[in-house]
Order: sequence, then structure tokens, then C-alpha cells
Amino acid sequence: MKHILKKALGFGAILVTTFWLTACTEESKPQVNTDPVAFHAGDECHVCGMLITEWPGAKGQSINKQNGDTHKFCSTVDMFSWWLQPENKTLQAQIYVHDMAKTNWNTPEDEHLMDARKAWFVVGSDLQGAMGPSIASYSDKSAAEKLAHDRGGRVLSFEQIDLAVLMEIAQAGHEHAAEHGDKMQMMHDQEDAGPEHESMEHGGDAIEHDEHAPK
Ligand code: ZN
Ligand code: CU1
Repeated sequence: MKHILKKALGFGAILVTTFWLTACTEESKPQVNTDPVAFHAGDECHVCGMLITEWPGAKGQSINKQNGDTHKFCSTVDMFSWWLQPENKTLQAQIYVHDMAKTNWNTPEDEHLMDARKAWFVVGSDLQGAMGPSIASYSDKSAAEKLAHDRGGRVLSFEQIDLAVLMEIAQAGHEHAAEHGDKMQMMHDQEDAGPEHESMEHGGDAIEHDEHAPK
């Protein structure tokens, strides 16, 4: 009889411990909602500070799966320049970009945000985004291929976009600015105006948005 009681007590203790451990683990791992969030007027790019909704082209956002930290980016270009920093690449992050197969270039809609890791990207087309030369994102590979065929450039996967690709885009931005001196570049020039401003006139160096670089 005593033996059975001991057994029952022991079992109860295990039950209690299991319950307590489960409760504890669940508390230390809060459920983070990683659904995409809307871009609002007034939202600033995490990398360059520009007002995101005032510029054309595919945009990006990242949501930390562990703590819910959310960053929004004026462009897929700035999203990649943040993501490709060594300290960010190790983050558990859900990343979204606009699916340009389903929404229009000048005012992309939030309901057409998609998992960036599943997107196809066109690098080197003549489509201009918030930061000048763009990385256009598509769910549908054939839509990406069509853009590259019609407007130039090539199709890359998420994993294929690296710092060398970003350098190439920055370089294209310089050439574009030198040739056209368009509105977007003029605004960036004003933002960049300062002691090193004259470097722009000599063609500048490889990375145009030095001061926009993530800190
Ligand atoms: Zn930006
Ligand atoms: Cu910018």
C-alpha cells in the first residue's frame, strides 16, 4: 500500500514538473506574428531614411521571428544592402518583397507582398526604383524573364544576390546620374551634399550611398 502511494506521488511530481517546464518554455518563446505589415505614409527606410511610399518600385520588409523587430525598406536594393551585412544574415528573419507580377511599379500594393526567399529578381533592367537602378521582384519566374527580355537585365534567385550584385547596381546608379541627372539623383545629391560632395562630379567611387550604409 505504501509502495503504491509512493508511486502515485512520484507520478504526480513528474506531471507537475512536465507542466511547469512546458509553461516555462512557452513563456520564453512568445508567438511572433510574422505576417507582412502595411507601408504607411511617413514610414522611413531603415537604411537610407527616405519616405518609403513616396518612391516607385518594389519595396522590402523584414520581421524578426524571435522578437518581432520589423524593418521597412524603400527598395529591394536597400533591403539587400541591410540583409547582406554579416551581422544581419544570421538573424532569424521573415523577409518580404512586393510581387511586381501582381501590382504596379509606381504604387505597389501591400497585399502583394511575398516571401522574398521565393522570389525571382531582375537586376540590370532600366526600371528605376527608390534608389535609382532597381531589383525588381517577381513570384513568377516567367514574368521576371519577360521583364529582363523587354527592359534588360538578368534573373537571379534570392541566394544569388550578393555584395558584388549590389556594387554593380551602385555603379549603374552613377552612370545613370552622370547621363541624366534626373530628379531622384538630384534629391540624393542634395542629401549627400557635404565636404565629399565633389567626388560625385568626378564619377565618385563604387558605393554612392556611403552615408546610407547600415550602422
Ligand atoms: Zn532606402
Ligand atoms: Cu535613399
